[in-house]
Amino acid sequence: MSSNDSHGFGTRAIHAGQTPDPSTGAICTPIYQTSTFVQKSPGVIVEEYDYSRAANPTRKAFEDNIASLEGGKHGLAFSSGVAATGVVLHLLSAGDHVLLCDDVYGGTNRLFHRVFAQMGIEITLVDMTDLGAFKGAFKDNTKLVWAETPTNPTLKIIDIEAVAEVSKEKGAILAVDNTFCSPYLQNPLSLGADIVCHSTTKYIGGHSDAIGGVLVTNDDGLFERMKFVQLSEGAVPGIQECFLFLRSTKTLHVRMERHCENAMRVAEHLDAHPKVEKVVYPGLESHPQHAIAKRQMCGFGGMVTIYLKGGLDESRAMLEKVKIFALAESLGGVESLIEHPAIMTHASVPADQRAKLGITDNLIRLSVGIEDADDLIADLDRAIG
Ligand code: P1T
Repeated sequence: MSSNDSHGFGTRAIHAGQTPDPSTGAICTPIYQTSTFVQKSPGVIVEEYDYSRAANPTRKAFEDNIASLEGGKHGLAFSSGVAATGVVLHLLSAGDHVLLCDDVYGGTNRLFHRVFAQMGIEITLVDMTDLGAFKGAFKDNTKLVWAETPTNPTLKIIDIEAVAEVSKEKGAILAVDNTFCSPYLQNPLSLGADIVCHSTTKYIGGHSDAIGGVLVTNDDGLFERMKFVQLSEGAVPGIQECFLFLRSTKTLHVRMERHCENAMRVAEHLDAHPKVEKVVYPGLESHPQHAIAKRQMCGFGGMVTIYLKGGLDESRAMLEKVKIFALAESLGGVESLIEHPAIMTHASVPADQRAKLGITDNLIRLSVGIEDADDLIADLDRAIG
């Protein structure tokens, strides 16, 4: 029982990084709930293990599993998605410049602008769906490009291959936050990205019960530098979390199929709803980057963004009435969630930037779960009224 890179996604999801426990035959990787490892003689250790902040067998199994799913050589796990993001920013020095896609998770925006900008990192927000604007935004000191696609919450699709080509030409590292797709729908490394980031709190965990993040790369040098930051800063996940993530990736492919199927049904239904002004979903032909989504993703994901007719009153009324959709931040779990980005996930984004991006009071974000689509649609219809 093992897996190699030639196996399909489902086989790797279940087997990559894992072998039956050699001492007992346990089929599941044990939870090595230990902070330290006994040494045979000073500095003579078993495999690579001396202290769990540096490495732990349960975490290693998860890191190898996720690396395989992203088609990468190296995986590194962290205590949250933003902790993983911060590690990439630590590759930079004061005076370096970053291009950040204009529509990102509010916490990512906050980390860049309110933590790393204070440390001398220069940041420019740019709409990366506009390749001319993207190329024009590079400076001599641009060292990193950070793209999130689909973007959160307006679901713009960035052409990873095109952005990678320009980044390479300009000598900048390209990191892609692949959280909204999961490795099942999109593999940025195969499209030219240098680093992939995930909040594993979302689809990878998939059950809304654990917080975590990962980075994956094929580049040995970047891996060594990021692993050094992981060891030095210590924002590592707990061992129970690693076990939960490893358990969850075994069903990732099956869950993602249903997320995509349900989201398409919801998007098509709401698109025809008289009280909905607009539906944004990469799977709809009306989506401005539908053709790019079709090319670089192998499914359109579980996230749907809608603009209701009306304003905050109409949004509040709907959000207070849903019964199956839960009004909560986060996404990617088996249960459907709904939220109001302007007040919730993106409240930390300055109001003028939110207005520019179209994160308005009538914008509502849905994370479509894997319940029965008919029940989800009936719930939304009842809530919209
Ligand atoms: O919450 P955390 O695990 O730290 O992940 C941060 C993060 C990173 N990248 C993307 C694309 C994200 O959506 C998130 C977290 N997002 C939410 C909590 C949310 O509701 O959008």
